[in-house]
Amino acid sequence: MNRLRPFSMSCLLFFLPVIAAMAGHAPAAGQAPAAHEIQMTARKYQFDPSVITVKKGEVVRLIITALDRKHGFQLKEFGIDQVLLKGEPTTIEFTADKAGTFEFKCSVFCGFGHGKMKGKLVVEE
Ligand SMILES: [Cu+2]
Repeated sequence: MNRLRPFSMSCLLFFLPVIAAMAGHAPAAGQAPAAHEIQMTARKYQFDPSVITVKKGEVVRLIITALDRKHGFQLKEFGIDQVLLKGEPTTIEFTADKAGTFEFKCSVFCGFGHGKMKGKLVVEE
């Protein structure tokens, strides 16, 4: 029985990093960290989800589709102001390099509720 032990130990040591990498806890050296991808929709007069939460330091990839007409996505603190064409998923990527709560809003006039078309980005420390 004892003779099996060294084998299973080395086996475990070999597979641990593989398992950890698969679970996303230990990206292999030199590999870019995966972006935190969030799918969103925009329509009169809301973003869904309207609150998005990420971790500080994460690369955030928003994929936003305007469902009913042209809208915009403005997130001033991160220098983002992007037009969202109807029916076309638009990818916006940025690094959440500061913690806090930041407002984003529609930047293309879309009707009487345009001024209320807002949401929040929460960047956790
Ligand atoms: Cu609007």
